[in-house]
Amino acid sequence: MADGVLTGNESTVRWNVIDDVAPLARATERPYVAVPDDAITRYQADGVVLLPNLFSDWVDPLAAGLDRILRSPDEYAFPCESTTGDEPGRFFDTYCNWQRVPEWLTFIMSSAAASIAAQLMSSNAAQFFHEHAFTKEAGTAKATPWHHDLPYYCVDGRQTVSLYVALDPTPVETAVRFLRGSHRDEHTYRPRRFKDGSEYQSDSTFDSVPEIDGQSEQVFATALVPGDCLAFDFRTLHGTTAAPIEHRRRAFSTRWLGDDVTYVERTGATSPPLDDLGVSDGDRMPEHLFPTLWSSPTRSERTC
Ligand SMILES: O=C(O)CCC(=O)C(=O)O
Repeated sequence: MADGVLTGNESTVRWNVIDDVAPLARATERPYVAVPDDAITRYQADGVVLLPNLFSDWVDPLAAGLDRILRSPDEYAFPCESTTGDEPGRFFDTYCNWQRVPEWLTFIMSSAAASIAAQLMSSNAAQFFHEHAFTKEAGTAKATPWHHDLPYYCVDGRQTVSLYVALDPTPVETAVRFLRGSHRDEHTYRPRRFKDGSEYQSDSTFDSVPEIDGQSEQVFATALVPGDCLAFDFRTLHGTTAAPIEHRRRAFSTRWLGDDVTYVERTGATSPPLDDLGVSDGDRMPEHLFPTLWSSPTRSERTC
C-alpha cells in the first residue's frame, strides 16, 4: 500500500472467502421481474437507462453493509480512498466484498437483479462478475473522471450491464452522467485513476478519453432517489462533475456478464486485480467464482 493510503488494487484480505459459490447458486432461486420493452430498447440504443424505484426494498440492507465497510475499510477487500491530503470530504469505493457482506450476498443470490440483467443484455444467461460500492461524503468536491469500465476488467464482450442502485437522494448536479451511444463507438479508452484522473499503464492501442464536458449534446444525467437503478453497458462512458456534494451519496453496483463475455488477458493492471483465475483468453469466467445466476428456460422447459 503506497503511503498508507488505500488505493483499491492492493489486497487487504482475501476477496473470495467461499471457495466454490456454484453450490450456493444452485441452492438458491431468483425471481423473474419483467423489464419493459421500451427500457430494453433504450438500453441497447443509448447504453444506459434509468429504472425508477427498482430496488427500493433493498436500500436499507445494501446501505447497512456499506456503512460497516466505511467504518473499517481495511477489514474488507480492495478499499480505495480517492480523496487524500487536505482535500475536503471523502470519496471511497470498494469492490469484491459480496462474499463478506451478508446483505450483499443475499441481494445477489435472491433478488431479481440477475433476471433483469439478462433481459437488458439480451442474453440467455447472466453471470455475476462482482459488486462495486461508492460513497461521496458531504463536502467532497472531486469529479469521478470520465471513463468506461470494460478496459479495467479482465473480460471482453458486448453483452454486459452494471446495475447501479442509488442508496441516497442524489441531485442531478452530483449524479453520474453518461455519454449516450458511447458503447457503440468501437473505441476502447485507457482506464483512469479516480484519485487524480491519471491513466493506468495499459494496452498502447487504447485511446485517451476524449474531452466530453461542454462538447456533447448526448450527455445524460438524472437526479436519483434511493432504490432507483441506472443500468449501463461496461462500454458506456460515464463520470461526474466536481460539483460539491451537499449530502452524502452512496451507491451499490452489481456487474453482470452475458453470453458472449469471456476472459481476456490485459497487458496492464486490471481492476479488480483478479489474478490466477486458471483461465486463458476466450474462456468463460469460472463458475466457482463467478456464478451464473440466471438462465432462460430452454425450449423444452418452456413447452413442458
Ligand atoms: O458513483 C460514481 O461517482 C462513479 C460510479 C462508477 O464509475 C461506476 O459505477 O462504474
